[in-house]
Amino acid sequence: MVADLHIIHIDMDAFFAAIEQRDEPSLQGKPVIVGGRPQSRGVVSTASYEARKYGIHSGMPTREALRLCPFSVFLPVNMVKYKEVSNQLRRIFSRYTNQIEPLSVDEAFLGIDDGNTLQLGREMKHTIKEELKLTASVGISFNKFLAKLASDMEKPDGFTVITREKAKLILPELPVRRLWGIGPKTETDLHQVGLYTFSDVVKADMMLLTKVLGKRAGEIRLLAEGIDDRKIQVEQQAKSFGEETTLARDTDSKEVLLQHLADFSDMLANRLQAAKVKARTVTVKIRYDDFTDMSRSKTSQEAYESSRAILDTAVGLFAKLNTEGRRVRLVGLQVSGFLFPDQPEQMQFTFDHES
Ligand code: TTP
Ligand code: MG
Repeated sequence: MVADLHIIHIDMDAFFAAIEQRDEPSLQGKPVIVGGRPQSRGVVSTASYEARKYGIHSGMPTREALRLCPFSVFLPVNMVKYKEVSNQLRRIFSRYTNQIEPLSVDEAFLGIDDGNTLQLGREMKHTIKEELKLTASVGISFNKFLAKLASDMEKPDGFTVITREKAKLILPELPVRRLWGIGPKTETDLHQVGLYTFSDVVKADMMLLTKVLGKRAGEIRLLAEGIDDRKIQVEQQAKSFGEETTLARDTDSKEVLLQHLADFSDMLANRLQAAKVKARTVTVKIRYDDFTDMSRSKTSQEAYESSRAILDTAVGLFAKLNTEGRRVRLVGLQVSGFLFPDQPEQMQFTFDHES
């Protein structure tokens, strides 16, 4: 039953390291470690798959990682860059569904209602590759636990589906460590009482299981059977949607800035559509090379929803900002003042302000 498969879990491969390899082609195919500096007792945030072959993993002291593979390339964490990619990823998700539950910078659950989950999963993977030049591992199943388990099964660049039939076949033999919330310590505790596989947990005496797992025993036994009723937890309703970019190089080119505003208008229109809201306020923000910020807003009771309408307003606001002859390092566009479908549009008026 394909309609049964309504959850996608997406997790990017070696996220921080993959971004660094993408942006510096000479690092491709090489062992790369991203993390805290060895001189200041830093730990590894992540390592490229090439580096993992040497036993390097997240959480290990960077100094130890460099001992395991002395010719690997070490890079410090550039969180601003990774966060930007994470936002781009989120925007890709929002084109496909508004049921999004982010778990971390590079990972999210997505709920799909229309029965097209396999196709949408493939399209998302493809879009991520095309637009971000990064690989993602996709897991699809009929509940959250199994979708997450699936995305991890064929990493990197995986695409794994766990149907009910497949779950019956593969779950019994999986090691207890793959159960959600079982870390190395609880794993050892379970081993000590003779429980190694999911099937051991399913068959275990409940008293014994409770002794090791406490209150979580019931829930974890259900997971071991492939049962998980948790719903996708969509993020709190946003009050605004915004897009911004710090330019690779400061610019005084109006064309470059307007092109960004045009791209942002498309993205914001998509996000409004996905969230089924319209926005009454459009704000353009500029940061100059001396780090001063300027913004201009326009609020209109005739709510904005199309990319065209957002862009037209943004272009007018941009002209008022008068960037002539000044170098800009960041450009941003925001829509706010959401109007939900059950709220009628009211009388028309507009105003703008400067901050
Ligand atoms: P993960 O998704 O756990 O790891 P990953 O994307 O690097 O590799 P893969 O999913 O292919 O196994 O985490 C995402 C990012 O979060 C990771 O690139 C770096 C960061 N991170 C840390 O900073 N510290 C950590 O301990 C872990 C696990 C991740
Ligand atoms: Mg990842």
